[in-house]
Amino acid sequence: MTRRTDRHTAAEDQIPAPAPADDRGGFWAEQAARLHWDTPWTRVLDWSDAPFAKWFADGRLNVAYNCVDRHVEAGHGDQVAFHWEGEPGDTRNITYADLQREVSRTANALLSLGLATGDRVAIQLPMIPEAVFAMLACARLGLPHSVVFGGFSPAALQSRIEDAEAKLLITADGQYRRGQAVAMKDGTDEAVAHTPSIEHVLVVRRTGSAVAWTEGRDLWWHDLVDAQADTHTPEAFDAEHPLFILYTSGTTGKPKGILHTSGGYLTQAAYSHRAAFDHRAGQDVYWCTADIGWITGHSYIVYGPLANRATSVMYEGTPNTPHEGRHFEIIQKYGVSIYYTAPTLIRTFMKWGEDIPARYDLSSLRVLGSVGEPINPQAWLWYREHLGGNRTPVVDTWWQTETGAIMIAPLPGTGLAPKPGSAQTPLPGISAKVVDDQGVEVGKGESGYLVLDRPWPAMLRGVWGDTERYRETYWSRFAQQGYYFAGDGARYDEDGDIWLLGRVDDVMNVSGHRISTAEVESALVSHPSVAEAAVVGATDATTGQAIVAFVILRGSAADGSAEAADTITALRNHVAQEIGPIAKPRQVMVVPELPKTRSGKIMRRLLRDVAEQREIGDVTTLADASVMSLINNGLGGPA
Ligand code: 6R9
Repeated sequence: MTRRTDRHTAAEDQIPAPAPADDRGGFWAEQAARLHWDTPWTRVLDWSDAPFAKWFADGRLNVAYNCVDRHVEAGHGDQVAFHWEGEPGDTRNITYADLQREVSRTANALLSLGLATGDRVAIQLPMIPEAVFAMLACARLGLPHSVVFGGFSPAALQSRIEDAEAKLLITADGQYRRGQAVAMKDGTDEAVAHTPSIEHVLVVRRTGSAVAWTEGRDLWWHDLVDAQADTHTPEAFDAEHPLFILYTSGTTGKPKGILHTSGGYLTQAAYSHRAAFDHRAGQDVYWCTADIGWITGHSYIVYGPLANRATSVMYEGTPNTPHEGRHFEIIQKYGVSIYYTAPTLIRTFMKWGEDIPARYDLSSLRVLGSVGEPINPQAWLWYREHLGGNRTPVVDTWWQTETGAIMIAPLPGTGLAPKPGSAQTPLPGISAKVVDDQGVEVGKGESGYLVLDRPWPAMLRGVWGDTERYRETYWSRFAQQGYYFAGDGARYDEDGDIWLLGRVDDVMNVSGHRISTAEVESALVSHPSVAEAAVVGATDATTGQAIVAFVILRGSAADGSAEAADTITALRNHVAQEIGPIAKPRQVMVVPELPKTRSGKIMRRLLRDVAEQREIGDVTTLADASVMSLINNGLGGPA
């Protein structure tokens, strides 16, 4: 197997030095110049209509060409782009030349369906190569994609299709989950039954399970795509042409469609992938374990690595199928040198035991990355020791769906002293601050809110269809200063390094997934037995936070204690059905009342105390101070 082609040049691998604070434009211009532009830009940033940024606005490029064709044209067609591992053990090695043919076929297929530039395409697929082909075909044709995580419910898929008015849905018959073939098309059929914008459903055969079929609407991928010509000439689009919409949870019940565009996004996705992981094209074997349905999958499985001509591993299944050493086995098999995962998985590995990674040869690992939530020092140290053999840097990367790419991380090879648990410092070209309520920067050793005080190339360009929500959510909090409010708390240590402290809003982080309390509450109250619900994120040793729901039951459900256990199970399942299994509460507690302020606002802080079995904090702002003992008595806790 010729994995290491050594075709790279030294210059190609060099990590640029940090930009001086006053030359961010020059720095990003240099990074953008590493892409192929059909029409070069003349202006790096136009911030005159802030907070709506335009980067490289008069430049034109094709994102898919940059991720695929240009590498083939440069003589790297035989380099593997993806070593794909299916959960049942089937594999596929896809070279850049293969990728070019597959993406071209898929693009031709989408054209044959009459899709035109600007039309939206929804994608709900398992972690199979067709997911990448579909995204890149959309990018190639200027069709913004909206990828919906495979674990989301039909209702969640439906609302995302409706919001983006997608014309095409690309899905699969089923997916493998823990050794089982699980239906997927049943769910997508349920979603599209209510979405008139969908004209066609393109279905990949993955599990071979029987599916219902709507003639005229449904098309098999292997019938339509495989019959197409395998060449397609890409067309250039404006740098600000929409590339994708990705829905993420906010503080209200309705997810926001985060909009990303082309030139600036690709510039920063590529730069940050190269810099954060010290990635060397043609040498490294890189593996990001995220799902394509999240931003990490978009930026660090698809766009960043492919723009950098990476050889990646892509894995379909769960980490313990068929055994708990599966990830380590894959690292050993392909000689993975860069591994990028989430703290929740590291803590799971810790639980399974260090003897499992010890059975495999992990000496190929050179850089380890972490994303999704603050990594606790214990997990950081375990990760470095048991995967990295105490040799590798651990790069803790802070960023968000909205930022599009990594913003804060200790770059390897820059001589920064490692600090377990700290993302440390903004990347070159990026500026971040920790500020107080008034927007004034706090001092060393102090905490506050994390803000981004300068525009960045991969920044969101808005919330799909809702300009006001974009301004309100991100730019109103520190409007005077013009800072982007990230929603995270942070602290400067004595060296001025940044430590992330978790969300400061009503967004929970469960296994690195963002879920809003409001979303789960509205799912709960949509159940006939629930009168009222309040949801909090409680600290959890494995998942970071876990969802704990407090419900007041109505009618007969409220008094029949024999049925209480059944009701709780039913409610947990109901939430999983409404949103998806990731939103299933760990606990549902039936309570007689909820703690509220005089203005009727639920005091989640106090419920969190209950959920985490702590002494109840200050109750003086409660409308009725006896509520907490009522709740605690009912739950059998201390009064
Ligand atoms: C990339 C991604 C974003 C939220 C973010 C923060 C948390 C992500 C983190 C981290 C501390 C890190 N978060 N990475 N917190 N340290 N390295 O996860 O995007 O799903 O939009 O979540 O995740 O709270 O605001 P997204």
